Amino acid sequence: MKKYINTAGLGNILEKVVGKERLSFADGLQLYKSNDILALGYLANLVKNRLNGDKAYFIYNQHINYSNICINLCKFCAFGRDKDSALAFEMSVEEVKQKVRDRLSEPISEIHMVGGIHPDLPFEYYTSLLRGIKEVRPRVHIQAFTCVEIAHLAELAGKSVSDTLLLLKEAGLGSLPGGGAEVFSPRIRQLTCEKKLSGREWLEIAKSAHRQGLNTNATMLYGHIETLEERLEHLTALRQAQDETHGFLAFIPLAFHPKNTAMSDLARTSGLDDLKNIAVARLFLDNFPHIKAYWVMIGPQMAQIALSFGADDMDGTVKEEVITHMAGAETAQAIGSRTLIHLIKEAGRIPVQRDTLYNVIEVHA
Ligand code: V47
Repeated sequence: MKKYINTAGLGNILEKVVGKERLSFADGLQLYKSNDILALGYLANLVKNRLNGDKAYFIYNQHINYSNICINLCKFCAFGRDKDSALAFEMSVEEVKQKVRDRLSEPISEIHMVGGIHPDLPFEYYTSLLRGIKEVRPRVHIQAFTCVEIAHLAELAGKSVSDTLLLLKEAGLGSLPGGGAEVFSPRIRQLTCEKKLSGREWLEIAKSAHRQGLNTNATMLYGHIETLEERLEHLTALRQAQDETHGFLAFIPLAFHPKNTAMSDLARTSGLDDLKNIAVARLFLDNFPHIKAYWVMIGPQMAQIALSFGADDMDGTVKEEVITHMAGAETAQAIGSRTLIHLIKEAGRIPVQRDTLYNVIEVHA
């Protein structure tokens, strides 16, 4: 294999991987520029196996989007709507509780809840959502509100980010999902989401959450107008933040879906780029415990293959996905745990049903 990796021009990276040496920005670029996907996969798999062995994780989770009303209206997003749009929706706390109640017979361990940046819902709405969910399902872990929403909630509460996080934690918040990171580059943010908080602010909020004992995930929206250098700047900033706080659980590369967005002239990401982003992330983010192949965005088949290219997690049952489906995703809105177990087993991995914090719920050997 060494000969093959050398022939692929990646012998220098193999040496670093074997020697557990951190990859440089230039190494990252070299990986992104290589089209030898098998060599990339081999290298990423070495790291994945070292960190997670043969295990591949999934979770029994339920996605809830409380509202799509948003003042940011990012160009890559097909979910957010102006308040006056006929397609705008906003759920009452009771409606959210009902969504949770509807699935009480299922072994859901996590509620993943995000929404747009709503112009006029009060802070108490958000704490009531958390309390309401906990009333219906007391033991569930609520992973909710991206760093973008947290910045907005802090403004609503008139408090610092850390005090706001404390209030949310008291109301039942368990951790933060990784959305809203997009690409940290100011150029990309200016061109695609100029109203959204900056990359620096996103990172500060994530680190503040970590300091409050709240884990978070991190994402990167790839496959639109970003350069390879901008992808690597994003990964470098995440790696540096993780060195400081160690609070990130998983990194999830998000494949851009163009339909119904202001960037609908762009093409969907290719299979090669989907796998490459998983592999480069696994190699570059040496301090991230988990790399997630989100089946909703790259399809269950590609997510299964990604388990041999550095990913150790397929996300979960999801139950009702809206954000990617508004942007033309052709995957199902939910997937059965049996299907996930089957896909993982066929990939030669051991399916491990986890909770949000990666504690093992059941090993499906
Ligand atoms: O924040 C928006 C992105 C995110 C599009 O933390 C788009 O475990 C693709 O963050 N095409 C929401 N992506 C999804 C998300 C997520 C999903 C699963 C697991 C986790 C986790 C996080 O999706 C948004 C935005 O960054 N997004 N529009 C689009 N057209």
